[in-house]
Amino acid sequence: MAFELPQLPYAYDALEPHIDALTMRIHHTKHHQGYVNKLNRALSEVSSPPNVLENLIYDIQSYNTAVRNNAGGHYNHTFFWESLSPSSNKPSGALEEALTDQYKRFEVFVNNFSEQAAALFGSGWTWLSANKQGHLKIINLPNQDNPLMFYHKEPWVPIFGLDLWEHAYYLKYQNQRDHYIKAIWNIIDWDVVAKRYEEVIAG
Ligand code: MN3
Repeated sequence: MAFELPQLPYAYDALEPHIDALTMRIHHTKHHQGYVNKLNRALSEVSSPPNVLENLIYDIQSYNTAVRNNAGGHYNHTFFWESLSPSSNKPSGALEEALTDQYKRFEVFVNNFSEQAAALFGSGWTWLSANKQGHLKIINLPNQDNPLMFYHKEPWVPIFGLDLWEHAYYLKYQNQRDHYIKAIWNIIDWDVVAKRYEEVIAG
């Protein structure tokens, strides 16, 4: 068995002007493909590795750094592509209620998430996560780590993640990472995020 690069659910230029087509193409065909290739290589040295990516992420503590970085890279990018859409919308249902409960107004949540993303040092991701009780938490993690990797200690499940590696934005935004963080709010598929939230609270 080998992991494969998934197709994007939209064209490379679909997220223009917020994320440019060249960034999307390189990010998908070079960076994401690179994680997939290196993951397959790293797993070829592991006896009977799981063939479900999510199981690998949950049990990541059992594997070496090459598996951790590249399984994280494959999982996180697949998750990221699925979270974006050229026709953005607003949070709905139980997720909207939870956001209102914890942050009062959507704009307050956006500011909190953006501030935390701006504060991330080096390469990593900012995650919106939920637990079974329905609480939300914004978590910064370095490299290609993901809240699921720490689930056994702290049961937070990611429902949205923002890639803050320079390769995600540098061609268009250069040093202005804050502009990229601002642009992302125009292309989040909140239907996908709300569905993930409902799955977490359903257990
Ligand atoms: Mn990336």
